[in-house]
Amino acid sequence: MAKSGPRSAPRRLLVTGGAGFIGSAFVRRLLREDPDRPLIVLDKLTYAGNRANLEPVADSPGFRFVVGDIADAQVVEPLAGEVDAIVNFAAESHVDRSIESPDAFIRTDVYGTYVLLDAARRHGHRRYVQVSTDEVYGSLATGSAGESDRLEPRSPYAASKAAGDMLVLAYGTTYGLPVGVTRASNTFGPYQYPEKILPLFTTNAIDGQPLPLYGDGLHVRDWLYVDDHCAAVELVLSDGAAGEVYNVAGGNELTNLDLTHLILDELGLPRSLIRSVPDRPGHDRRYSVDAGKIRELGWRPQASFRHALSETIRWYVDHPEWWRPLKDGEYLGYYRRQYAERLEESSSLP
Ligand code: NAD
Ligand code: TDX
Repeated sequence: MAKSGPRSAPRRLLVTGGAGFIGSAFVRRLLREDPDRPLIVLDKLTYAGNRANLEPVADSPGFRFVVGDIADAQVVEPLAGEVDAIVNFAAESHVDRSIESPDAFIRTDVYGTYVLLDAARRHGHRRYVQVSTDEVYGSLATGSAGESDRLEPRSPYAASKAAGDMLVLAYGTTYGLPVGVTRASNTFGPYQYPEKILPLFTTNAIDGQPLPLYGDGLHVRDWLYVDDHCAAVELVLSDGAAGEVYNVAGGNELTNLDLTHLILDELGLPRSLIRSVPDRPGHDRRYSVDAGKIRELGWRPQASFRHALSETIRWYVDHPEWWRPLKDGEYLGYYRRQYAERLEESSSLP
């Protein structure tokens, strides 16, 4: 199949998962640039979806919000008929929840991806972009994964994302659907649900609560600012070659312990808040991707890591009205299941 980019960027978009952390940043970015752009957000509003994330652009003339499930073909079908392209951010996205209960991950990240692809194919879309993750390559002791490296997902989350990627690429090969896949590293910024390490540790620290660091804390993640992640997805939508995968990396590899120290230092709080707790089962030691291919398209991370981290932590300090209500209800049950026993078995770091 032809490996070339579209002649011009598709304008009318269906953005799925647009009420979540990265999807909402993408929608805010696009509608700030062009408030008249026809853009439909389809989001199921799971625990992680939050309409407040889209409030800054809710009045844009081109914007429409639909509550619904990407795995429901009856919901997806008519919406797909109104657009030129789909950008799929919708997913169950948290590794710990996938270990506790994989079912929703298979349904949304695999079957939901299939439903979107099939609608895109039937409507002759000009582009389908799948927002995927560096986790599909598995844990790397050294070096960085390239796009053609073997996939070795190790958690139910990573496996469901890898399965989604495989379907996307198969739709490109079999039906000629002009697909693109981004595989980005750990993303941080405002509006991230406080189950992920950065908002969890920041908001716990603000409240003087312990920071439950898994295992020895020497697991390595690469950190990518959310605006840079969104810029990469926008670039693949407009200029990516059909059928191609693009890795996206911030170039900021850090142990979880070092990240935790940076958070506490920014808040001026003591390291005694850190608790070493029993590890995540199958915890991947290190992720790292080589982003050379998307750099050839012209993408570069714009954010300075230390500055963006500091601004992000300040955002959580300044916006308790955003995260405090989220750390209630369903979250309390989840938190207890994940952490109560672990914290009983915890120790301070030497
Ligand atoms: P998130 O959990 O914050 O948001 C996911 C959104 O999808 C929520 O609004 C939720 O309501 C919605 N959703 C879930 N199931 C749905 C369904 N069946 N139908 C419609 N909507 C549904 O996730 P995020 O961190 O913003 O991640 C977005 C995407 O980026 C995901 O595909 C994830 O795998 C990928 N990704 C995330 C990171 C990261 O560090 N957060 C890094 C790389 C890739
Ligand atoms: O309480 C915690 N303690 C802890 O030590 C939590 C929640 C995490 N961790 C560790 C586990 C990881 O090594 O911090 C690291 C980051 O954990 P998460 O924030 O849960 O992210 P991770 O598992 O690395 O996956 C993330 O990056 C890739 C996103 O959640 C995925 O959606 C994305 O695909």
